[in-house]
Amino acid sequence: MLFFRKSEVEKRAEKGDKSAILELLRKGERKKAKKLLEEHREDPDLRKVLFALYVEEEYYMQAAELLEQFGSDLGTAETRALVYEKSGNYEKAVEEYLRVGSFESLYRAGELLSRIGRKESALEVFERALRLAPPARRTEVENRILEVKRDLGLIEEERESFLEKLKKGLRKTRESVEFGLVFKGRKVDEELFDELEELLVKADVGVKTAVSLVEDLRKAALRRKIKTSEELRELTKERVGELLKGCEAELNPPVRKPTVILFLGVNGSGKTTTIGKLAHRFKREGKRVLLVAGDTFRAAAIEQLEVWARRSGTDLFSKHEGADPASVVYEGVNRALQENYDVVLVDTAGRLHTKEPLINELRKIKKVIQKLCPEEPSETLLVLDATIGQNSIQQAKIFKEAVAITGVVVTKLDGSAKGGAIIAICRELKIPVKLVGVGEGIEDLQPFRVEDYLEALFG
Ligand SMILES: Nc1nc2c(ncn2[C@@H]2O[C@H](COP(=O)(O)OP(=O)(O)OP(=O)(O)O)[C@@H](O)[C@H]2O)c(=O)[nH]1
Ligand SMILES: [Mg+2]
Repeated sequence: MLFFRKSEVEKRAEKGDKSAILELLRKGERKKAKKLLEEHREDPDLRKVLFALYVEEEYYMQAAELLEQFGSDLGTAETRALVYEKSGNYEKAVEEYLRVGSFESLYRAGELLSRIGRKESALEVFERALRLAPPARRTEVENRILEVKRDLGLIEEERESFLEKLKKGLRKTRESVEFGLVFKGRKVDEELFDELEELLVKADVGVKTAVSLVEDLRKAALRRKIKTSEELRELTKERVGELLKGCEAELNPPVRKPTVILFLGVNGSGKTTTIGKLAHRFKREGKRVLLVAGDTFRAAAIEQLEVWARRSGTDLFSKHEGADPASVVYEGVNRALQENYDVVLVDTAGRLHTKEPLINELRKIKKVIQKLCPEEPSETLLVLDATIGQNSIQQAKIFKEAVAITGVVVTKLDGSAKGGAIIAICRELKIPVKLVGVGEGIEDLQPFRVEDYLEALFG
């Protein structure tokens, strides 16, 4: 009986009976129903069902074909946009996203326009998206706008030189530590040297360093018969420059694929932000970048990295909060190997109050990287917060115990009155400073250049 009824419906369906076809589908006879729907796609109701079926099964090419053939009354604009995007028809996808008009869809339209090289339109659409952007997404959109403007050559002239940015960054140090007081229109005498020493201490170069530096300056000034404070400034720059010799270095150039860069540092030092900025830089150089969320301690840490992946247009590998960091890193690096990524940036947690576990964890992370890529990580970068000045040296020593550090990143130079701490960091740790952070924006990361630093600090 049951068999009879079923084939009865089937028979009707095969004859093109709409309700029978739909009933087949409802009964779970997907394959048969789909075939019949395809045969009767001329029927507006049936092709709507067919379209929904394609989308559900992610047959985007077929869905797009239906759209091409029958115009745009199928699905919602949002679904049509998705179908066009997935099937690679970006022009049409943009049309539909614009029709939707929400923040997310405008943003998506901007990204697609940018991808197909229609930068002018992308700019216009991103600007519309910015007007609708929720506060948490504004920076991201603004960064997109900046990127497109740069691609269009619209802001070449406004772009600040590295030096200008660093100068702005070190303004706090310069303002609270007025080297101008000793270096401008003064006679070179004992009082002046005392004041200079005091200012150097205030800029957090460290008492020992300040004392020996000024002692050295006294002698050299005498020898060279230096009379004016302007000459003394040049001499100071020269001598501090010598102290910093060997402290400036570029990131090791990537030679293998993937290059793995491991980031360490205490909470809040700026690891995740630095990773985001660096990801952006590599991306602009045309590299494929994977961010790995090895900080699984807090869900927010993973989310933050995700935001930076989105901002920089790079990919993220992450697992759930509380996952074992070393296995996340292992799987992440493995994925990079399988999928031919150029660069892997690994975020880690930095809870200092659990020193022993931290050290063990970092060692383990390094070991799993080397299991997959014996010569990596090419860099192990320690991120230090300039606003805590010399206190960071203590932290650094703990991290040095765990793994060999190849370079230091000094962040927040823009907000610090302790810009002189770099001098102490270089001298005490004997590790080169490779990058400096001068703001929260995606562009606010620079290579460390001693010459620029001296110019920015002493004017
Ligand atoms: N002004 C300024 N702020 C910065 C800079 N780098 C990072 N920050 C800010 O410092 C705060 C902490 O940065 P994160 O990147 O989250 O630090 P983290 O080391 O990843 O911290 P945890 O994930 O908590 O371990 C954020 O509010 C950043 O925006 C910088 O160069 N300048
Ligand atoms: Mg972080």
